[in-house]
Amino acid sequence: MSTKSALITGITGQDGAYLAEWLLRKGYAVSGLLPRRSTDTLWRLRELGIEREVRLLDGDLTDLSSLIRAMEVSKASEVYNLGAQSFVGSSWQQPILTAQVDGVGALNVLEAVRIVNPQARFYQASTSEMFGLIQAEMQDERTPFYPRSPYGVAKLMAHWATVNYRESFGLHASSGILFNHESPLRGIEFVTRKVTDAVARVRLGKASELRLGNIDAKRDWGFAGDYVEAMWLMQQQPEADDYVIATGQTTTVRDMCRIAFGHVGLSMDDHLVIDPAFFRPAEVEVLLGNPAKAKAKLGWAPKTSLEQLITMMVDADLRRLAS
Ligand code: NAP
Ligand code: F7E
Repeated sequence: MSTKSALITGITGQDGAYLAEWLLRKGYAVSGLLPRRSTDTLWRLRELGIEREVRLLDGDLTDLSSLIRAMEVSKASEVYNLGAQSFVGSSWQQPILTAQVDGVGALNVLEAVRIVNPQARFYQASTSEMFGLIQAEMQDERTPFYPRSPYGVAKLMAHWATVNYRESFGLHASSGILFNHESPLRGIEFVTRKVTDAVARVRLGKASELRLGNIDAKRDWGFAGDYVEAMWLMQQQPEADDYVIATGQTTTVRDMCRIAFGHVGLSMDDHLVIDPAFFRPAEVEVLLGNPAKAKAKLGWAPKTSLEQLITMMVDADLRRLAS
């Protein structure tokens, strides 16, 4: 029996780590692109206990030659492009880098697939940030896009490049339009993890306050562990397509924060400080996704509620800080 091979860009990120774990469990040989960094970026793979089970290949999304080599060496039949400068807040400070990595980088991966193995299946990590200034109360695959950040603009290029390579070259190229998804492996700069880490610190007497920006913003938050399954399901379909992946529920940052403090018996009002430094030049006020197509065609549905997700994250941060 031949083993299926997958290549993941962004394997050291939140989704890359969970997806690698998912694919390993399914019996895939998993390779991942590893950009050169001076710091240790393998902590997520280590936490999942899979650091030694994946093959890490030097490369960068901005370097087409390294992507061609990674395609050749991995012999991947499924490619997942998850690599990105993914923090919206930083994209105003580094708009060119964000465009090069998130926009042109995706095009580089598509080119590497087209050149080395056009039969390989390609997944693009698209985002609800493309909806930005929302044009419909509930966003689905037909909702017009209106990005509000350099990150959203770059991701929109990658999304349309994916559609274009499907239509121009017949690549099996799918775009997963994923709404916010979080986990204990979320980067500390994103609001859920910033909150759960701070709540754990306050609970353990290591901090007394939490500084946030716009707590009226609303997001459709799910669990990353549920969302990587949807990525894999898209790659198993006979035809490539675009899918919204979301929970269909939206919650304010304020209420998410209240859940986190409440879980450890604290009141948010005693510790929360609003700090204008965390407001953005242009905000995405509300996102709410309609995952009906994913449910009908992929048989996918989220399994984890926001309460379960936030309490799981607070508990993980309490454990980390206590040890
Ligand atoms: P993440 O934790 O920030 O991971 C991003 C990954 O990309 C990291 O492995 C990072 O490596 C890598 N990377 C950054 N620059 C690179 C470059 N120049 N070349 C190669 N790799 C590079 O993001 P995530 O939350 O897992 O999200 C995965 C993907 O889904 C991203 O494309 C993100 O934009 C998209 N997305 C995320 C969400 C969400 O809510 N999480 C929603 C929709 C879409 P280093 O660690 O070495 O920097
Ligand atoms: O912000 C507000 C902030 O940075 C959520 C990325 O994975 O999901 C993520 O992008 C909301 C925003 O995520 C703070 O203004 C308030 O309205 O956690 P976030 P994001 O910007 O929605 C999308 C789908 C992606 O694709 C991205 O890659 O929370 N907010 N106060 C704050 N946000 C942060 N980070 N920090 C604060 O102090």
